[in-house]
Amino acid sequence: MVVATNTTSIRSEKIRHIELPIIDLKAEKSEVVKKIVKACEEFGFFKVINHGVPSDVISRMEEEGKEFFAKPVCEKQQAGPANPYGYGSKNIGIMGDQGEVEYILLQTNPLGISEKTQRISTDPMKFRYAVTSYIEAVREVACEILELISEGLGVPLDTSVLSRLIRDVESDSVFRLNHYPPLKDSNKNTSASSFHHHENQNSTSNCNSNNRVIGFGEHTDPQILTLLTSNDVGGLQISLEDGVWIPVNPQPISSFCVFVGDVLEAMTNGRFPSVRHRVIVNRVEARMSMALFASPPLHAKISPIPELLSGNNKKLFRSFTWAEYKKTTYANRLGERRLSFFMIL
Ligand code: GA4
Repeated sequence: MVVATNTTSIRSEKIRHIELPIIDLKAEKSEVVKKIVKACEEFGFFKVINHGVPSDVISRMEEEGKEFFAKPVCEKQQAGPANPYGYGSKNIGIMGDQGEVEYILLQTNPLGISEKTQRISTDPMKFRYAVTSYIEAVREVACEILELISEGLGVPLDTSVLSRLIRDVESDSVFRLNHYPPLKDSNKNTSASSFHHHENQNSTSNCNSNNRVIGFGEHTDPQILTLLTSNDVGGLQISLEDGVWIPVNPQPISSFCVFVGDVLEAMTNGRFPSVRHRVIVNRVEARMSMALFASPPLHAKISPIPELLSGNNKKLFRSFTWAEYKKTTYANRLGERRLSFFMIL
């Protein structure tokens, strides 16, 4: 059966299995730098291991997520709607995008976290502790990667050119917990208390041409860098060319997937393309992922790193503030190539 909705178009798709780069952050530095640059140029994506985020920090956050998503829908809705922060289910953004996903979106500043926690957890202090320690540790990894990137790009005198944007107290970074209930739930009595507690009745409406159920539709992340970890249930795919999808397996467990975002594409003057990705729903098991979207402060001006504009390299995108870019992001559909609005013709 082929189902078309206004959120998906019919076109043929191919799945290609490729070994994606896995980078050991504790390996010899110059090798790590080379590998990261290569991965960012070729894929806009890689995985990191030996990242230094303590496993208990990850598992504590995972437990909080599981506990929340296992609650009855009406309780979860107390933490919503996501406008854009808070609990959301199926609706993504405000332009009509939908997916078979429920989520919590939080701003990472202390105010953003404490504002919502009261309605997310019966033990807000515990929840807040899990979130803040997770964000702090993962932000540190993001900074380390950005500093290695700066070195690899030939900006050795100012290796914090990227990382200082996200270390800034006013950084607009966002934390997201995603829960993709399995398809079999559509036939199950959802009143049973389980981690899979979700009403997945309408799942065929979010199908693509190959009748896969779309959890989160294809898009690039607007920010600088995204670090994502998941449980051992797959579904994430990246795309380097239209209609060809590369599955990303969730192993090694507790590794982080790193995605180049639109702002990094602009700052590298197109050298590191932001990577299109999506999530397909698993038929039997629930996927849960946790993502930190590392962003600049709203007022930060985004321009290519000057060192990357030498010689014949013409500036590809006009400069913009993150506030301006974020506004464009929310005014357009999920799958929009929003960076093209900023292209210098
Ligand atoms: C994609 C990346 C992040 O999850 C996110 C998403 C945001 C949202 O869910 O509120 C957006 C989406 C994301 C890009 C286009 C707009 C905004 C939903 C949407 C349709 C939090 C982000 O920053 O951009």
